[in-house]
Amino acid sequence: MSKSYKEIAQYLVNGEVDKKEVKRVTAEIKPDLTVEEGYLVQEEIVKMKLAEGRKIIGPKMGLTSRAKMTQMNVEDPIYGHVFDYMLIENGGTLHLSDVIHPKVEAEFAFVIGEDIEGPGITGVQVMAATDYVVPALEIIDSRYENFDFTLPDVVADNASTSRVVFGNAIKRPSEVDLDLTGVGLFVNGEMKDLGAGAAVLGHPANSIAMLANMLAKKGEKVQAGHIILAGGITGAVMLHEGDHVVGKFDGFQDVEFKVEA
Ligand code: OOG
Ligand code: MG
Repeated sequence: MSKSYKEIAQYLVNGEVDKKEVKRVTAEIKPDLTVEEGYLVQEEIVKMKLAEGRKIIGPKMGLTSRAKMTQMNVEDPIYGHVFDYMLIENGGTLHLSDVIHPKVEAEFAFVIGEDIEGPGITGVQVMAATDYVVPALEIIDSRYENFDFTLPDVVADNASTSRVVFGNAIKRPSEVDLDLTGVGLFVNGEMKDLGAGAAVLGHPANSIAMLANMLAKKGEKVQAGHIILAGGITGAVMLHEGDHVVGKFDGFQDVEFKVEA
């Protein structure tokens, strides 16, 4: 018998909570899962977390840069949700015992000041509705074996969302050209990848605009007070015990964390 969206959501949350990889949903459980159904599974995960008392920090965009699309072999941007229990303070520690097989990527986040309701939203409108931009390191941790998934699978799995480290340095959108801002991802002093904000759909604000337009199809909007990751600028880098990860964002203070057992 085929599983309900709620049962598939539970299967994925079990993977997260037990820190055990699971087979991708389209391998056996539901080979014909569509992207739309993937979002229905993700909505069930969101409901479960909210029922546990978790709070939403904001949605997040993923697969918004060529580097990420090529690395994951998936062509379309997606969104997921970041919750309060996923936050690690800048300079803090990621414990490997809390996750499965984490990777890190460097991103910009937007602190939204006013609701943004699509359709037809542009990056310029997003900048006007944004209070601050913040550099961030996102730790993704696909619940699937080897990060091996199709687009509907990764949507169902809340876009691999696991942990986030936000930088302390914030800027007003008018103070910075995010597209021209250079970003380097360093592990133990070695540069693993580099890029600039423009890698994300020409400008990271375009990613938030795309989110507003995607949400509009469901009668939802980008909400004031949410902090929204625009998607990895660099490719994602596998993490190991003892790693010291530093994100360098031109003109901002560094964002960093350590990886321990
Ligand atoms: C999906 C999550 C992608 C991003 O910034 O592109 C993402 C994955 O790569 O596992 O968060
Ligand atoms: Mg990301």
